[in-house]
Amino acid sequence: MRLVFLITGGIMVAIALIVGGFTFFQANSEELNLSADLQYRTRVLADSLAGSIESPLANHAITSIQSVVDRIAQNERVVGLGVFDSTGAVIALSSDLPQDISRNPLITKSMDSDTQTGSFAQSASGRVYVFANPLHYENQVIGALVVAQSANYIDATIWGIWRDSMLRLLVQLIFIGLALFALLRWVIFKPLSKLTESIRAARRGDIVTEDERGSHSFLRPLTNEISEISTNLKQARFAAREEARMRLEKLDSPWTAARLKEFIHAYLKNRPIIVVSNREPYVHTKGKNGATWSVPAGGVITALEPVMEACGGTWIAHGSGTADKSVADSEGRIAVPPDEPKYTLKRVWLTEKEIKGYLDGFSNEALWPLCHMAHTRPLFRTEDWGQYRKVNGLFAKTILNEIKHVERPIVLVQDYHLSLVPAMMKKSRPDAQVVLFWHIPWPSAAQFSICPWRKEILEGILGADLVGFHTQQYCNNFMDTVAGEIESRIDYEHFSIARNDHQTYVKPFPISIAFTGSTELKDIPDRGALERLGVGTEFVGIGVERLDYTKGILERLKGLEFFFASHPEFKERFTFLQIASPSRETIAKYREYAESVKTEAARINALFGTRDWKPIHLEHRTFSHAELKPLYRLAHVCLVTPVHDGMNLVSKEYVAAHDDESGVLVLSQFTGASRDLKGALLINPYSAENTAEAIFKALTMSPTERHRRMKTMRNSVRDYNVYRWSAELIKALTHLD
Ligand code: ADQ
Repeated sequence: MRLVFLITGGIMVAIALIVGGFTFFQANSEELNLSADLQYRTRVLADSLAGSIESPLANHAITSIQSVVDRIAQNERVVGLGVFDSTGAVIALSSDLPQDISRNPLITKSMDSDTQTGSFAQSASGRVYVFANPLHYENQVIGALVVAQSANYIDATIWGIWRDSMLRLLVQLIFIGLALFALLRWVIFKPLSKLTESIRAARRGDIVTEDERGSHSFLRPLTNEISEISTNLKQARFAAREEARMRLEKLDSPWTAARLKEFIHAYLKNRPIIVVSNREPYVHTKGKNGATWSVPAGGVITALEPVMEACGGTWIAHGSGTADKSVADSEGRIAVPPDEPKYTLKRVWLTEKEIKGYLDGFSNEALWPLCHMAHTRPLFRTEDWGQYRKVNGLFAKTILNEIKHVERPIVLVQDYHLSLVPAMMKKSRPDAQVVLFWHIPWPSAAQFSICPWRKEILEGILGADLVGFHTQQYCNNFMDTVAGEIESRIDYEHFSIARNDHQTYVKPFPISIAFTGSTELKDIPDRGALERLGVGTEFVGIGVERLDYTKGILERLKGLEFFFASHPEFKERFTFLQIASPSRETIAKYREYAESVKTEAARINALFGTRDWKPIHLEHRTFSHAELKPLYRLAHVCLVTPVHDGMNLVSKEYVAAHDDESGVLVLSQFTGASRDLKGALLINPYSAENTAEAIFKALTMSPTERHRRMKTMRNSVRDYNVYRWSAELIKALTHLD
């Protein structure tokens, strides 16, 4: 619409300029003609009068001159006449000749030069043409005759030309504007927008009717072409679907977003998928220029976002951003990704008290340390447990509301924040198929037994039809825990738990990233990306994580200290870039940890650093994945040293970024990823010596070995990417029927 106004306005301005230009020229030439005519007539009048004045002037017959002057002054266009002697003194003046004209310097000028002289002047009666004619007697200049003629009628004529022209222009502009607007709006833009919509629909694979395509004759050749393309596309899609269907049973070939979409289409037959997690994939924040959005750092989002983008559906999560409410609809819904929507994000609103108890308290200060062997004591507070139960109930209610009209919905519940949700929702909707995926480790039965509410948590989880963990070890731990705590039939052959007529299957699904084997980076990054951060040494190491005590950042720094102490030849040649995003800063333990990391980095920098070089470069912020990829690619070594980690996606991201098949991954043996990434240098992060040795080995490794190791890891991440992860999860769930 704005474009229609712009084009119409532009054309109207152009017409106005053209008409204005023409009118200007017409008025100008008319003025010239009228002026020339007035000058000519004045001269003729002056010439004819001069003859009858010259001899009376020579004879001083003033009365006779005055009578000639008065007679001629009657003429309608004559403003006045005057006769002057050779000294410029007045001999006779018509009564209405303005004073200023009788003193016009033209009079003496014409007598001095003995030539007729005329010019336009402004007088009290308007614009006049003043003409001075020298008078002669016996070849001597004896005076001058002045004739002043009104030029007002010229101005009136010019004004008339402009007025008529502008009136005509106004009428033309109104009609042309209306006609143009109608033409653009209904004849051009409407069919074009119909056509665009039909192309979009064809791209999506929807059926496009003749009417939707728009059938305006001037667009017909284009619509015919598009309909051809759309038919070809449909055939290609059909062929691809057939091929995909044939490949469905084989889960081992490369998985892509498109293949996952086909798979879901074939397996779920349009049954919608609902994902539920605590963290939302997009956070809107209030800024100076309105709301801005960002993707929070965290493994659950990294893994599930590409799946949702591929399959669509609804993602229910806690709305934690300061502008989340203002950008969502009254139900908390918003289409995301914000720049190219593909699925719906439904936000759940929580109070400060709920966040404190459910999230900071029970989830992050009790369950998180309970499940990670990080030697951090879990804090079990009854108040937090109460809030945890309440918020889990709120999430369950939101899901039930969302699936109210959906038959046999598929609900994928994510992580330890929502362990009670499966049982809570199954109570009202036994037909729903529910998976709970536990993204963090499951501890040993003995370790879990210290939780005062262990039974309730296990009962909540067992409401799910399928429980997924990253590794077989976590599955075993879970089965053992249930066996020791809950009365149930445990089947170790099929890995299932039967209770009250309900069966829960337990299976490992090692999560991954959206890597399909293609080049992750558009261009080979230059070192500028590092230099802009102030890192310019020959060798660079990288570490990327949330500032979390399970990630072993302090242990890594110890390893680096040991490395620089034992290999001083790498001073000023190797810099370690630690990218650490702020995490769970409302919890004291996390604030202390962040402080310790900063202090420790500063201490090591003071110990080994020189004027121009710091061994450790700490970036305390969240980077986008687009920013991280070139940094991963430029780093010679990546240090992933958690003291305990469910899987760890950073290690896989580092591998995916190295399409040059270079770079070395140093990986903690306590990560789930260490089971998959066979090409990594495995270390025990508690041993600084072990870490330092691995760094040295990485920096001095032969290119052949580097390539061999990286190739092995890239193949494994490509073959078991997150698309395959979700396909396997959904296949396992639907096979439970
Ligand atoms: P996390 O503990 O969050 O995940 P991880 O798997 O390593 O850990 O994923 C972190 C993600 O956040 C990565 O995609 C990484 O790129 C990103 N990230 C970290 N720091 C960042 C920064 N400073 N800037 C930008 N992005 C940053 C949990 C479990 C893991 C499990 C995942 C998935 O703890 O064990 O692998 O879920 O199941």
